[in-house]
Amino acid sequence: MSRLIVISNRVSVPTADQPGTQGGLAVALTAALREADGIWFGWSGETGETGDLKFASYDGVTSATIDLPEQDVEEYYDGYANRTLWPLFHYRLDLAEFERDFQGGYERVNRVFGDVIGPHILPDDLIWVHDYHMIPLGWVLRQRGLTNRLGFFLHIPWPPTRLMTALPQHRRLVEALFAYDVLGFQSDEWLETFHDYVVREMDGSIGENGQVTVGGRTIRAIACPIGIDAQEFVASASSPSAIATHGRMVESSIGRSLIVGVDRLDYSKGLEERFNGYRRYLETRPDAHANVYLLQIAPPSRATVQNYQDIRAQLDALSGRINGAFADIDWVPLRYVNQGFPRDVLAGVYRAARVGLVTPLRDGMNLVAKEYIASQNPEDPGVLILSQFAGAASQLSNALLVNPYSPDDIADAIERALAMSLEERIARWKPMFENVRDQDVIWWRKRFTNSLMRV
Ligand code: GDG
Repeated sequence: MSRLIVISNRVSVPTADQPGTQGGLAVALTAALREADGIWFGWSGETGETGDLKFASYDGVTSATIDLPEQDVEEYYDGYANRTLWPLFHYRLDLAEFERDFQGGYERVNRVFGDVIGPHILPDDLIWVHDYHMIPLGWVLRQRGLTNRLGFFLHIPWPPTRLMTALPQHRRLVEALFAYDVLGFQSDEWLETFHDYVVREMDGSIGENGQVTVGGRTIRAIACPIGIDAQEFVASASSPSAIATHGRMVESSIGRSLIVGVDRLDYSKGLEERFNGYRRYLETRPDAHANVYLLQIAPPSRATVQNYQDIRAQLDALSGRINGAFADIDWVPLRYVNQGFPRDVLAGVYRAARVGLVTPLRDGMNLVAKEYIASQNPEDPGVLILSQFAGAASQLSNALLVNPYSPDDIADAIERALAMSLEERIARWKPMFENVRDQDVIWWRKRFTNSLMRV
């Protein structure tokens, strides 16, 4: 059996003293690597001289990391990854910054990764590179003479061609993808927009079975939606800590229905629009006051980037205004919490919530939607309200799908969710649960690696 080598920007394996506040990638990959005898390479998250790889093992997962000099972090991570590609790929051309230094730093760090990881690769290893931070890495490894099977998975959306072409040297970036043998996207929609770019901008062609050909080189591009560790989530939803949390939530809500949102604090998650939708609900349904409350958990992320400081300040102000306008002496409509919680606590919160409110403006997939579904009590499940612009919407089509830009849509969906009969709740939840259970993280990993092994 070939070893599996995973390479991504960060290697944030959970540890005993750091109960998961990791992003979706970490949550998914830890489970995947534990199954295959893998090594996970990436940046340590520390600044310093690059130096040698540091190897560590925890809970069945081996990791190997390097530090990066401050300038690299600024240009590659804060810069090109988070200030150029992230906003652009999430349709936010207005927030994207195009700096030559960012691109230079990005390419430099990818070369460094190729240099330090290359010597640790065995001829038969399957190499699986993750996400927008590492697009050129496959090309770099090929330059170093590697002939291994190389796969790349994009966790975020692929933008429409006309947005993509606003990126200086966009073609150089996309050409690098052709060093891989297999490309994975979260949904058919992102795969189609990739096809569109290839046809329009590269004079390429799309063949049978996911084949994509440009200038004589043929690779495979597939839709391969990421899943969650569903079994673990189902188990953690009935763990002692989840049950205690559930009790705490029910007690503190005194008969009120809980609506929950859980997101990294990021402008792509549509938090401002969600708060405005909730405000619309409160404005237009005064008789519903004091029967509901919204708990929004939003651990801050990427706090060194100005746009993230801005969105945080806007949300602080908006949540204050909503509570100022609607709170009563014994009721607060919005509990807004900027901190992360252990996963089993989160599972208890999901289970106690009558409504899961997941309304990103754009999202590659969105794992929170799946975690909410996995955590429900089968006899009395809650209702998922989901953005039509999340990759998850195509798999979770029995959710109440909303346009996250429309406060009226969100307000209507909240009303409908709270009034929904038990029968309808079960009928909607069940097929979604089956999807989350069957197309879980192991299914995802196998689908991708099987495709890679066939190369
Ligand atoms: C990227 C793509 C794609 C959040 N708060 C806490 C906490 N979390 C966990 C959630 C979930 C994960 O973080 C977030 O995953 P998402 O998928 O929702 O979003 P991104 O971080 O933007 O992830 C996304 C994903 O990659 C995977 O491919 O789905 O589209 O943007 O698992 O539970 N976990 C804990 N406490 C918290 O307070 N323990």
